[in-house]
Amino acid sequence: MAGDLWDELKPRQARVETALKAQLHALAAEAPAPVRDAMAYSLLAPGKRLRPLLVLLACEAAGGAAEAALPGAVAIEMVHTYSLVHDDLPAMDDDDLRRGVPTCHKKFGEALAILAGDALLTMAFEVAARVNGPRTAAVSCLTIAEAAGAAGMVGGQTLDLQEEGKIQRTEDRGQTATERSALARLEDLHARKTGALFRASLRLGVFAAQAERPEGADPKTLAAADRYAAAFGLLFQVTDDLLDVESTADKAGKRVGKDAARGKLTYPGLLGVEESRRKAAELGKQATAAADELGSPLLAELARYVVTRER
Ligand code: GRG
Repeated sequence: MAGDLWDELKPRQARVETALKAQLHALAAEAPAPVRDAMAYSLLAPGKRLRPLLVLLACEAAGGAAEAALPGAVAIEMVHTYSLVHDDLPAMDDDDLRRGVPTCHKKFGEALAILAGDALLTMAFEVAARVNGPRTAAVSCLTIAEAAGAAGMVGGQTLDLQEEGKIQRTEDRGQTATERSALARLEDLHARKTGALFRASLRLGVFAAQAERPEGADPKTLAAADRYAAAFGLLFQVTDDLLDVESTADKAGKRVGKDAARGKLTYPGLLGVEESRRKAAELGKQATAAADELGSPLLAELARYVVTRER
């Protein structure tokens, strides 16, 4: 069914690409060329557009038209791209390759990469506020801010850098990090670092389906969307860790084998490869069950695809 899945997803990906280009073109029209070029370079590089697809599929599952979900889809991809640009910087993960091309700072220098990331993050809020009606705009901005902010993705990145020893460990709410099990720390880190944006993606889709009555979103639909996102996010991370161990840079479109070299906390490192595969299969089942509750065969199929993904 993987072939059929991408037959279904490709037209949606194409709509997302068109919307990304259109919004960037419109909103960065007055920006100085260097920052506009660096933003376009990273945003329009060949990403999988997973988060925008989740926004569209969640909107459709909640009874809305994919068209209504496009502002949220564009906004979340802008936030995601900013996170990749900043994560690749020498002060963070220090990577040379991303989406199959040199990273933003390798191409444009560090200063422009920082500015392009800042501008993409800011533009995400502009898209969510400008292109939606006022009620959906407010809920979308809040959803994105909570997911991307200090308790969400930025928090996850902080925990990750702490694990790597790049940020000093301090006591947090009466507990030192090492008093928690490595697996508990890993799951918390990923729930924030990658999980929060997946959760926001599903929620943006559900809200977009409500036609300017986001507060009317069905709590059961939101709960199933959150369950899907939690399982999908961890599944995505387990397979990301497995790709780092088992894939090649050509296939993955980014450097591989770097986690073990840096002594990073990873699923294969903690559980071994076989147990990590078993965990991925289990998470795939959980995500599929939540997709069934949402009545979305495509979300179910997408989770099954991630279990065996190669990039
Ligand atoms: C810098 C605040 C800040 C946060 C960075 C998400 C993140 C936090 C860093 C990304 C580093 C990384 C490679 C994490 C592993 C999981 C992940 C988000 C992979 C990239 O997402 P894909 O595979 O990428 O969806 P594409 O390029 O297809 O969009």
